[in-house]
Amino acid sequence: MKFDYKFQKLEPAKSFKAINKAEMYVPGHRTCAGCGPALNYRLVAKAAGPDTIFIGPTGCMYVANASYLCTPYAVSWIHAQITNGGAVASGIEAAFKVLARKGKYKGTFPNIIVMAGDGGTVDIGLQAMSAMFYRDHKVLFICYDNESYANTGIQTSPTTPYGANTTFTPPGKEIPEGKTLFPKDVPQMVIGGHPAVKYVATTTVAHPLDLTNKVRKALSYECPTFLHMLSPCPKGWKFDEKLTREMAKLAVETGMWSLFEWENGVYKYTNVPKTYKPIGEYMKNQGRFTHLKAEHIAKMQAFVDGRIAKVKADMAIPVATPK
Ligand SMILES: Cc1ncc(C[n+]2csc(CCOP(=O)(O)OP(=O)(O)O)c2C)c(N)n1
Ligand code: SF4
Ligand SMILES: [Mg+2]
Repeated sequence: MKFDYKFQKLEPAKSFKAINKAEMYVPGHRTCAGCGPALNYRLVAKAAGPDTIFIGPTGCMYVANASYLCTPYAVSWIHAQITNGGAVASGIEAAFKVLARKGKYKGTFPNIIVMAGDGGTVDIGLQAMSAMFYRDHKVLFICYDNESYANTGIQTSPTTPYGANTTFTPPGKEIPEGKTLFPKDVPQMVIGGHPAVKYVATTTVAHPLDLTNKVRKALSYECPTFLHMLSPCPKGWKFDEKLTREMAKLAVETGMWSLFEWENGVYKYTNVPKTYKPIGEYMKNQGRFTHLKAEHIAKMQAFVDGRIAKVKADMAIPVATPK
């Protein structure tokens, strides 16, 4: 007989008023003004609620949030190495399962969430995350994607866009566009390589109710799940700090980012623009792109056109009822 671990089922919220009123990520941290990842954390923590354990690999959300034993986390939170968020989460999940089976823990199974930066997800933290998915741990792994190794001074990561000026990809005479490589496709990497994962979704900090309900749905699955969240970083992207939400909104309106759920093999897209804005609209307010010439922006547009073509192709696949 299947053991009852008392997993939580989090109902979808119709509005913010309908979800937990209490803040689980409170004021008193040292992130930059307008920090997308800080807002991201606040929204995720609120959506998950009080019975939650966060695993925080090294990054801005550890260093700027947890100095001198002072943190904004009103729920349990543990620091992991930037390399091993997936491994630490696996151990916590396995320990709760063993304690429950031995009758030594009788409470509700906590939400176990890794909140990792892009470096801690798709680069230096990749093997631990992948192994966690492979072993079928009931953990939600979230990548808050600010598109750089921000904490150490804005170095390029595998999600930094083509053309971005970072401290490791400065534009110059030899390489005028700065970054020459195109980013990894993070959700596809998770979907393609991990049969135990049944739910993957994307969202941004500019879509808070969408984010809330994706977190709640992911946490209600009894298997590993993955969420990829766009979290604009005013310092690294070099934009006015009041434009954080606007940047994430523009990413969706230009096709640089899309909002979707992948559930048991079926894609569902939302907020798909009828007409996409040109990618220059997104890039023009970001100092990391101001060195680019027309030919580089055209190259970026061609890349984004490829992303839009994939959205259209996925949407054209007839939708079967998820099993
Ligand atoms: C093994 C190891 N290598 C390098 C570092 C230095 N380091 C600390 S935070 C950080 C950046 C993390 O980037 P990301 O995961 O994207 O999070 P962000 O800082 O952008 O929030 C790096 C490289 C480290 N802590 N451990
Ligand atoms: S560098 Fe970026 S991610 Fe880090 S605290 Fe500042 S705004 Fe947030
Ligand atoms: Mg980062």
